[in-house]
Amino acid sequence: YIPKDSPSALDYLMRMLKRIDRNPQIKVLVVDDSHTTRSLLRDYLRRHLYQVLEAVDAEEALQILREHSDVSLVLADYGMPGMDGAQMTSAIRRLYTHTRLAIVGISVQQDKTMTPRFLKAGADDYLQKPFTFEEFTCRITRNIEFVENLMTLEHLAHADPLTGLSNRRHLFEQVQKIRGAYGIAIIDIDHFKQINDGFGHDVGDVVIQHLADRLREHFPRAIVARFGGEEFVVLMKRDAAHPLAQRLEELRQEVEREEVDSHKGTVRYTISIGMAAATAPDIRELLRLADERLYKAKQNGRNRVCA
Ligand code: GH3
Ligand code: MG
Ligand code: MG
Ligand code: MG
Repeated sequence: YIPKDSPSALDYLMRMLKRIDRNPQIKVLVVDDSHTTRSLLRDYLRRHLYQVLEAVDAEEALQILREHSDVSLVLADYGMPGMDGAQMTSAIRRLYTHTRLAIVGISVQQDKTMTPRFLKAGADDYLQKPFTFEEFTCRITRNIEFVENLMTLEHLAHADPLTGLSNRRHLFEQVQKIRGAYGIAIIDIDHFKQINDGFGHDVGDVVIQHLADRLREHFPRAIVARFGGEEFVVLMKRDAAHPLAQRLEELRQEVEREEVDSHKGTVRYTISIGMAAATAPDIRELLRLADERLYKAKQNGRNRVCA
């Protein structure tokens, strides 16, 4: 389907093709108590390659959002039994930011207060019925693109490009959210300059990626960040069954055993680790302590955990 008499029909088609290529399953949640409206929007959206979820009221909508973490857009009818569309919008916004999903309010009411009501509640846009499908398409496309752009920006701001791990900025952001007892470790590759000098900088990068992958495997539920060049930080809530010190020792041993393949031959490397744990979360103090112990691990001969 290409909107007729649209000056940018080709443009539109290109965008559709790009979308199929990238993600054929952008999820849209239609919330409307009217069966007729739901099926009309559903059929139209499906023709435009969206995956459509449906809810008859706010309660069901919130349930669906809990179950589907990747809904990009919510279409919110105003008049519904229970919460109205604007109240539902507020409820959704308490849980999901504009970076996570867009909300577009829809209503038949010829009421001038409807637009600000939706927008103040946290909607990104508003459509008044009756609308043409062309307007509908333009608005949902634009709002979905907006969410996607925000997600891209957020990803670029948080991720380290070489390893895909959190960067330093994201680590400190995440730290604010941690509550209760936790442990922190700084992991540094031993004599990394020799790897760079002996094998080249590109092989050094492969070694950094190798360690990043091991960290991801060993600490799937922890915050793992690349703190600097060949220095990483693991931040983990206390786990009595499998304490951080023991996990770090397992990591150290695995790295010592492994061989990394590169175009310049096999590389072996070791890591030194400084660790600190606390009940009162003062992250900077804890980092300082972990760093002190890393220094000690280096002085005591490297390839060891100092806790
Ligand atoms: P030590 O055992 O005392 O840690 O010795 P080291 O050689 O590892 O010392 P240091 O930590 O000072 O060296 C870090 C080196 O890492 C210096 C820098 O050139 C290199 N480096 C920093 N970032 C990158 C990167 O992204 N890629 C590569 N290949 N090298 C990097
Ligand atoms: Mg209704
Ligand atoms: Mg080093
Ligand atoms: Mg270092």
